[in-house]
Amino acid sequence: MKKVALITGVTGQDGAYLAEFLLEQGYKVHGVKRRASSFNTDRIDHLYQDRHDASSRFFLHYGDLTDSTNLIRIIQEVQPDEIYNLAAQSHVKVSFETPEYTANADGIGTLRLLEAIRILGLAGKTKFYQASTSELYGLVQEVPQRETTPFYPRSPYAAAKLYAYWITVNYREAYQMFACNGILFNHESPLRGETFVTRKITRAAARIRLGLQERLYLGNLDAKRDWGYAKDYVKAMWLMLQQEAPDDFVIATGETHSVREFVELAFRECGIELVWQGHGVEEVGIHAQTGNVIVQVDPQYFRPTEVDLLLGDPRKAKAVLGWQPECTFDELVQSMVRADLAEANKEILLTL
Ligand code: NDP
Ligand code: GDR
Repeated sequence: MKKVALITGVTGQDGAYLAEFLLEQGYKVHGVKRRASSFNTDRIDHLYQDRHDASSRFFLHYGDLTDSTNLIRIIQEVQPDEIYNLAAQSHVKVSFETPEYTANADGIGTLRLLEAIRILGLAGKTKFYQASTSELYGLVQEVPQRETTPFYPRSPYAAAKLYAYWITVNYREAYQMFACNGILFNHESPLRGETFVTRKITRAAARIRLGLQERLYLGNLDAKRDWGYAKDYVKAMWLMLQQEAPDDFVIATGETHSVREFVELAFRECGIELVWQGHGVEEVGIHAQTGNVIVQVDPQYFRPTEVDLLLGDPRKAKAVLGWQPECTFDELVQSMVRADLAEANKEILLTL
């Protein structure tokens, strides 16, 4: 019998890579997508086959983490062996503007899924993966951050994810559910949403290189992140649910880089050297060859409370799951820049 997985957030970056990975493993994959006024399935369109095709193993259901009856119905219909809860309002800065919605979708949404599993009598059958985050560490308590490092959330997003983390642990302990938290550090790819800093940078670098954009406006250039490759990270999610016992794991590369370093590398990949001038809000990046200002700090992108430094310790994942990242930082930046150069070139061709 083929295993059945249900992925919430299937239209997002991780959902797309995970769906592809599970289909490769022979799973039947069901995904929850939101109704939108325009197409929102770009990242998974290549996986979709006609429903009427008997060999189809990929199915989509309309749903929303804020709607419990809908989640109960989908889980009842699908009877999944594994649920991967990836759906979330995942943008930290946006969570300061939509704190209540973020708490509802990211925090209570997780409870809704766990309750659905329990109410439907699936606690002994359905394994549960919760997309927890390095944002839980927030204000630096210990470096590198590991499973035992105290949490100190610094945004409505992180506070909502803190609730989701603990309710997952509670359902594991109270109802003997196979429920795991993957504490994933930032992971990126050419599929990353355009408003997260890495993709915003690689997209702008490509567009500036090809003359489609003049300048890139950014917030805090000093923030440091442990950036990995999303495709490596979805494998770790799956591995967690294949263990004998449920547990929580940090997934990270063990390397950290500043936003400024990411910017320099992305532009270099496009053949542009940057020279930095000024400090703080006055800081600009100048195109060494043309003398033009192509990077500028815009305080609009500062956060009311920032997470300054994230650096994960993935030793437990390596020891227990046998997981380790395969893509290096340089390879990650290179692959994102190349994909965005191809996108920008396509845009030029379409306007010729
Ligand atoms: P994305 O923002 O790319 O995807 C989020 C997904 O959730 C999308 O499919 C989105 O749908 C869906 N979604 C949002 N709100 C709701 C809702 N109310 N009901 C149902 N679906 C909803 O995130 P990522 O793929 O990058 O991340 C996946 C998960 O992992 C998220 O929970 C995120 O918080 C967490 N995470 C991510 C990390 C990262 O570095 N990428 C690191 C650690 C944790 P739509 O397409 O319609 O917007
Ligand atoms: P993050 O990712 O907040 O770590 O959350 P993001 O890429 O948004 O920010 C990383 C760092 O870059 C700084 N920054 C900017 N960020 C954005 N988005 N736009 C800018 O213009 C900009 N300039 C500087 C930020 O201040 C921050 O310090 C991501 C999300 O995927 C979460 O869902 C996930 O939980 C965490 O990673 C781990």
